[in-house]
Amino acid sequence: MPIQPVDKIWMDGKLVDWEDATVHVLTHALHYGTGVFEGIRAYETPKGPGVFRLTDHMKRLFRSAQVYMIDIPFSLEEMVQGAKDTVRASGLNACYVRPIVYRGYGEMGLNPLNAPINVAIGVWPWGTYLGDDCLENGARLIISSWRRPDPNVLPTGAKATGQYINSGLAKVEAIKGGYDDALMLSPEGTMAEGSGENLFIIRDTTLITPPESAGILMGVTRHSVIKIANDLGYEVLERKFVRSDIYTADEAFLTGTAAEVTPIREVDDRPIGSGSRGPVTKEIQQTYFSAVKGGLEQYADWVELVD
Ligand code: PPE
Repeated sequence: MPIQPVDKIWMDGKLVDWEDATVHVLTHALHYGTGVFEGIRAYETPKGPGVFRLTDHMKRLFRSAQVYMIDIPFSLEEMVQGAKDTVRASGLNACYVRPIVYRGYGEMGLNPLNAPINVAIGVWPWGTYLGDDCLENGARLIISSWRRPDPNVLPTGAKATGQYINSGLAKVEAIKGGYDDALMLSPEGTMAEGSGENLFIIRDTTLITPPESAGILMGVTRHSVIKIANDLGYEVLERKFVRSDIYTADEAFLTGTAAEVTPIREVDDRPIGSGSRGPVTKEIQQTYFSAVKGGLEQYADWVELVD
């Protein structure tokens, strides 16, 4: 996904020119993956750009940092304000927002504790994650031969930069095989999540999604979709399930900030349900898109206006 530059990036508390937002090649995080980050979207709303669940994303950033003993040198409020300032400075009505806290330049070796901590927030335009066709007709997925790590190998609930080489292996396997993306299993072999998305399956009027103990990232979109589905009258179960459960589901979809609500039309060359976007998925997807764009009063709290 090529990056389209904007004017400014927020670095350690102030907005700097895009081309000046650089780091040294001996930055600790570049060598050891010692960073935590977030992925957030701002959408165009009738009241200007609104950042979807900005505070909840920033809270997760602080939780990820807590796991890795990274002391973020800004408050939650300052991070929230920094994101809004960066969106405003871009002049974009809708964009992706990427806060990152990382161990910077000055120390080498595996002990990260003496390396400085730097913070940046970048924004850029980001269209549909898996392409417009996937959003409408569904994605074709494989179940990767690469699994999610045991939470005692890597803390899957923390969104750390280094952990994403695991997702990258699965993504490459999918792309090289001609698929859109990969689903991954937990160490014990139950379904976990996508390379960068959470997973839901639907049977009749019940949605089922893997629980935290399956080694997933607790997605903000996942949480939003559970609320929306409940409000629409569907039952939602957080329960472990196996790969054949998705083959035989009536419908399935992925959720994520980047992926939004993406229907799944095929897994391991087996069509899911009708082999296209199902009616329940469509209803949830449409409600989600209305909510993020500030069109639904009941979810207005989720939209944090830039101005
Ligand atoms: N699981 C993983 C592993 C994950 O990376 C994401 C977000 C999710 C679930 C969904 O979380 P949430 O965005 O809070 O609903 N993945 C981000 C990174 C995507 C990227 O390619 O970079 C995202 O969607 O922004």
